[in-house]
Amino acid sequence: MHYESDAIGAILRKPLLGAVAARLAAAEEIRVFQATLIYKPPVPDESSNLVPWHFDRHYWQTCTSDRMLTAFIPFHDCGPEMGTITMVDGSHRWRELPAEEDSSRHFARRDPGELERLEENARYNGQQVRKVPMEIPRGHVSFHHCRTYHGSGANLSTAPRRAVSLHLQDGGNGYREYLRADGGEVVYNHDVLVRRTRRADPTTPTPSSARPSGPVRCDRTTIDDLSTSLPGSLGATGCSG
Ligand SMILES: O=C(O)CCC(=O)C(=O)O
Repeated sequence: MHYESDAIGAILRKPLLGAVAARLAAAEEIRVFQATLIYKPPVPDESSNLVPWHFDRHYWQTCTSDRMLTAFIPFHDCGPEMGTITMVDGSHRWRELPAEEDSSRHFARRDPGELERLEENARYNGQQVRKVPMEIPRGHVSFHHCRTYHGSGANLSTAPRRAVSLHLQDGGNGYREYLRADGGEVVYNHDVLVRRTRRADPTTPTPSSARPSGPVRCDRTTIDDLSTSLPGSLGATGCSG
């Protein structure tokens, strides 16, 4: 998304977003991983508008890092009536159930029942499921850890729910080969565009064919420069890192 629209790209590349993410991930450097526009129309009966419970790291098996995170940025006030993003409290600390399913298929193209492993996963970890709908005022951001279970329900309001999910990686993230149980290679949807280095060097010019892994970053200098302006200047809601 950050390459499709200069206006949205300029917002997503704001150093403050990277600085907050770096604080949460305890990372010296943050780079953009992927950005997705999400449009949820006010059609309560349309099942494809529901986001089943999942955690993002499950789809990012070809990544080496466990510090990745997502900034969810609605374009308006977003609450439960709109089917806001909803977190499962503390789930980023859970151990993962043994993998059975094909993580290379996006959840929108999979049987929702196949993904309803939330309760099972909570039991496996001796925990209870506590769902926290994120009330996000316009201009605020909700960050979630790549292992936080989340999902969202129907949009019961009269307006579409519009948001961007900005997926972020710490500087140490790299590519790793990951095989499915049947021996096939897991391929995430943008693996074909990125460099397969263990640790991509963000200062190296990126070929246009590899843009999504490109040098969009926030490094320690930027973070230090911004640290005094952090409180209050950006609402960071629902930080679960
Ligand atoms: O649109 C939603 O409610 C969920 C978005 C999501 O899964 C994400 O931001 O990682």
